[in-house]
Amino acid sequence: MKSLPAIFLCLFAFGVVIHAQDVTSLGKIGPVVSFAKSEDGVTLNCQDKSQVRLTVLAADLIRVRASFTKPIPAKDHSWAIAKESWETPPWRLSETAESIMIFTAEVEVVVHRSPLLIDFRDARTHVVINADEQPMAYDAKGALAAMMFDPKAGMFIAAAKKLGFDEHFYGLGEKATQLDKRRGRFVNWNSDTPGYTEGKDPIYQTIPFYLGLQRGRAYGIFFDNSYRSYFDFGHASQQRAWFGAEGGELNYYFFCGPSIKKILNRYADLTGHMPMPPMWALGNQQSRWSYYPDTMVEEVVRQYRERDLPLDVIHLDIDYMQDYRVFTFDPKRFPNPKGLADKLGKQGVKIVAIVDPGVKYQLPSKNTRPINGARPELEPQDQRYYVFDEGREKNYFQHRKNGDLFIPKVWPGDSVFVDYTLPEARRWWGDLHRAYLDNGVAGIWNDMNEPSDFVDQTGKNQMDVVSYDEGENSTHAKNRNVFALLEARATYEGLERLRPNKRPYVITRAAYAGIQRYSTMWTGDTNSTWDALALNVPMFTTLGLSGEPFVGSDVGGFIGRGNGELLVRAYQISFLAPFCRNHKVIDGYDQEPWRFGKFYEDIIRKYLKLRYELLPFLYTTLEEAHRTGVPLFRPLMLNYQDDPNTYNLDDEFMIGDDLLVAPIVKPDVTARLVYLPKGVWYDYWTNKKYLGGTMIRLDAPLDTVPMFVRAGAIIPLGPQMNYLGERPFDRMTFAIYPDDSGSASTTLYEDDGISPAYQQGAFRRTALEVKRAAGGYVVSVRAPVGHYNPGTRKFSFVIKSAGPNPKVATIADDGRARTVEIK
Ligand code: MIG
Repeated sequence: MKSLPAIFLCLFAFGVVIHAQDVTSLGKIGPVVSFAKSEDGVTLNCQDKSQVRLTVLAADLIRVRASFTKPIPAKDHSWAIAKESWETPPWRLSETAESIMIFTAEVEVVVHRSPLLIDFRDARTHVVINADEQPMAYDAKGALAAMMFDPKAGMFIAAAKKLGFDEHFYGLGEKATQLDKRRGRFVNWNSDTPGYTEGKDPIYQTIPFYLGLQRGRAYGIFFDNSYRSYFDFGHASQQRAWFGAEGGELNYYFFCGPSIKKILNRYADLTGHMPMPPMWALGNQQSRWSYYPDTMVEEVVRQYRERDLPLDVIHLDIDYMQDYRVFTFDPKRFPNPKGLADKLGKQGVKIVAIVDPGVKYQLPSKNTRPINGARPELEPQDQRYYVFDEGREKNYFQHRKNGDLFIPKVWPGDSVFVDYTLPEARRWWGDLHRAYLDNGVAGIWNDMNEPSDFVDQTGKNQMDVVSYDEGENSTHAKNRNVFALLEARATYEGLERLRPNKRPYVITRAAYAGIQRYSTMWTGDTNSTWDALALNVPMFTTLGLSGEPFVGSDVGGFIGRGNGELLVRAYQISFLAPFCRNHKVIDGYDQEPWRFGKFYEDIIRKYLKLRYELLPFLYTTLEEAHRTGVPLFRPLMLNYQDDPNTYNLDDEFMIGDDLLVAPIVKPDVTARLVYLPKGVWYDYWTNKKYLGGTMIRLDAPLDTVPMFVRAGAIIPLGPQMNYLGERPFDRMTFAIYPDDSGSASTTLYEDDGISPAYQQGAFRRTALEVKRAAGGYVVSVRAPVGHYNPGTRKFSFVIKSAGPNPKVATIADDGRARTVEIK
């Protein structure tokens, strides 16, 4: 064990996981011997021939790229990055015998020459925000190789940072654990983990981005490396937080806060802003593995309508296909998919179809019947399968290193995967979606894209699978974690090309950083248990802090036995989640809102109706997420970064700045303590006022989820509806919650909800302000910004107070500035 004193081998249920528990044993980058300044940064040359480049991308964004014992390669490519060229902000360099320093308006980067240690300081206060605890490290001697998941992947590399005594950690995307990641350690390796429970790691996604928060000041680090990666926030040692990967470059971006919202904004600039999904994606959705035949789908929708339950989307899971052949419909179960879509469309319901990456491996049989070219998806594919034929002919499927086709086993049995790193293959895959759009399908659900393989779920069987990767011909050691990102990209870009007047709607299970440009997400195969429900809040908020605003979870849980109480409490969280979809495993109890009886159904109806009334508010906060990268479903610490009471609070959440929810995540509980941050809060149900900065105890019978509105807020509400488009957003009601000075304000965002025209200014932003005046209030409706015109409609203003007769005024809004008195 001489060369491995620092390494512990940890055996987990699904494979071998290494943890370089003590990164101090790794080789260190050599001291700086010289440096060269360029227009946008500095390149450091080290004694051991290593190179480090520090690039100033913005006053608050510095990139660090290190290459050990050799120069930094010319090739510089990442699938995650959306913005590659930055306008270099003003910056200057200075040096002393000990150090080289970069100054921007916001950050000071101090590079100590020997040993090479990098500190990031706040330019105003000169206080250190984040500092190397040891020089950047690499496994020069291959000491870790035997312990690595894939010893051939490359060389283990790592960076270690000093751990603050009160430092908190957030982010890393989809992790089945608490909000604050301090003392935790994590692996990123996209994995199909059905029925995961708290602590299971890794699960489906890889988002190697985290936030550090100390004494109210935040920074961010995005370690853009798609190899199997490791993060340790003071688990192995209280001296350091470190991150590393089994190959690739030590390549990270440092975001200087101190505000988390500002960091998320920059992160969205770097890795992409979420485009606006169609507004109906915020509608209620229903799924099951699987609804078939078509008459069953119709029956579910009929039940929804008959029971006066809102519904916008129904999902087709894998059984709509011909023996799991993607881009086909089963002629017996779905003989006329377009007809079905039209029928449902008349009831305001859209179809989302699942698409798996596994293409059935099917060589054409001898006496092959030709496939009618125009609509192959509706033709029998038993003798030849057009998707396999085309992909094979074009050589778009992945191969192993030895040249063999890579044949994983997925739902169709022997299958093949597309090499989505090939631009032509992405285009082909995208264009195949004509088969769905022509048949009335409105959105695409990408499952199994870790990619899952029944032969071996650890990924071991994929380590010699080669992808083109911009000519690098690299293996899945590098590409597994970006497979889903590229599949989603192919899908999104295909939908965009095929239907340029409509916004694409894609849902994915696996992901890598940057996924928000192409897809929304859900948290995979959860359990129908209270523990799994309790994970909803920290998982949704963490995903939001990791650049993924459009999140949700199978409402009621996917695997196992649910019940009415659990389902109701689940809706009391998900009715405010961007993605609100009830879904259930093939052999589980039926779980639609009415399945546990009228008592529960009535409560669920109340929350679904409330979701639809709140759509103007939800849509406005969703647009904020699109524009700024700040998610709608938020942990309290995002809004109250200075309040330590919120740092590990993960059973409450906020929607935007104004709505606070304290759900019940335990059985048989009908009261709870709620923490309200400083300020005045209104109980949403009673309008009773509370002074925050403390805990309050509240009753929460099954039909009531504790909910509060921030004093000073105005919540825009629409009319009740059971699907988008059932009626116009007329009247709009502005629920006004005056603060102690009698003021409140908001900005309402609107657009056509369906086309990409909002990107060209076809939106309307209306600012409203309320002030107390003699005997009442005055509302100022400002002249709207943007050229979307919803026409004249009624605006009602309601002053919320605990008294019996609220003050109300109603006007006809025609898009002009005006003031309205409320007496
Ligand atoms: O191996 O398509 O997470 O939502 O219902 C299971 C069947 C495959 C996993 C997804 C789940 C979906 C199921 N899929």
